[in-house]
Amino acid sequence: MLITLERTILRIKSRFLRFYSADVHNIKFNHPQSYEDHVFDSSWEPPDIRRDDAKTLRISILGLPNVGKSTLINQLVGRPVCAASSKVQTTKKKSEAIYMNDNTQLIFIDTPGLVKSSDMKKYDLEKTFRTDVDKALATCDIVGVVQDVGNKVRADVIDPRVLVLLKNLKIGIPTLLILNKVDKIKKKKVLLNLVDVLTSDKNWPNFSDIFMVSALTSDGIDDLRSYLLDSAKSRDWDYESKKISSDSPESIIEQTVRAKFMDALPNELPYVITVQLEHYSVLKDDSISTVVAVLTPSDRISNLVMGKGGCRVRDVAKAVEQELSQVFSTTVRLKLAVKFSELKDEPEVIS
Ligand SMILES: Nc1nc2c(ncn2[C@@H]2O[C@H](COP(=O)(O)OP(=O)(O)O)[C@@H](O)[C@H]2O)c(=O)[nH]1
Ligand SMILES: [Mg+2]
Repeated sequence: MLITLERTILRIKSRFLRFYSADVHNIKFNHPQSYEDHVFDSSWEPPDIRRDDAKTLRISILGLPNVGKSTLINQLVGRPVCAASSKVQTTKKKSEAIYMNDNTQLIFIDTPGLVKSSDMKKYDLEKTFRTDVDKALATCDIVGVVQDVGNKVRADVIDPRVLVLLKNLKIGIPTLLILNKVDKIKKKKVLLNLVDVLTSDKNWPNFSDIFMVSALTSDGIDDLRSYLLDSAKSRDWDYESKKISSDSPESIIEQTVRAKFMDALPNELPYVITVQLEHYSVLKDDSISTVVAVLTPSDRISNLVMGKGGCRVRDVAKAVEQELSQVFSTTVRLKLAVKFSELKDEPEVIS
């Protein structure tokens, strides 16, 4: 008797469950994609909602190699989306980093450091070192000239290469002087003297405003960002609100690996390796899994890249994972495969 009663309860329960699960599959959405698509496709997002009060500002960041352009942009957008390192030629082409605040989109255009024509030839640099700076200037609303105040030789001179570009700017494009690396200067008077010289007729007297920042400690960054937000123009956004960069995730991964090797390897070594993404996938839990090959021109260099017992490559992988987790706001698992390849010759020393 008891057993029969239990069975009846079970039957009713399962009929009840079948009814409700069947009902879920009959739900209709006013969107062409089916319900299953939404449930199982974790990358699906509702379409972006454009705003009538949208504002946008495109800012070109200009300067000599190593003055801190990419680090500055990373601080301004709040994530290390532009690869930066202690060596020159880390940024090879322009890329746009995007910052959203309410109705305003700031687009920072990172550019390769300005190089001499002789260096273009000597180091066989990509054309983008030249063309991308011009492209960035042709499409921006405002230009930020970054000056490294810690550089003993060049701090008080706006480089002639920068001056030529400023003189050829479209009429009406404002220019800002951004004194970076102020953490290296102890006396405020030194900075004030630098401002006097850099804004004199000898240099560029047309700067609309001057900012003193440290992209390393983030000193002065909030002021600069607020100024740019206030300068934004009533215009539709260039990118969807969730976009963080004009570069693909794959390209950001490659550039970050390359930059970390530039910091980790001595002297000219990083310039002879080639970094190539081999695998990239976003897993069900939204984490990223990626494999990157590091191609080297000889076994000797492969061993140097690996380090003793593989410790160098392990440290680099860890540092890249950490940085990319901040970029993509999710866990990133990276495998680095160091391989000998005949792509490049052994290095000529680059100073
Ligand atoms: N001390 C100090 N170092 C900085 C600052 N900003 C950038 N750097 C360092 O300068 C080097 C070059 O930076 P990077 O952003 O790649 O320069 P870029 O070539 O102009 O893009 C890196 O080692 C940065 O850590 C700063 O404000 N203070
Ligand atoms: Mg850079």
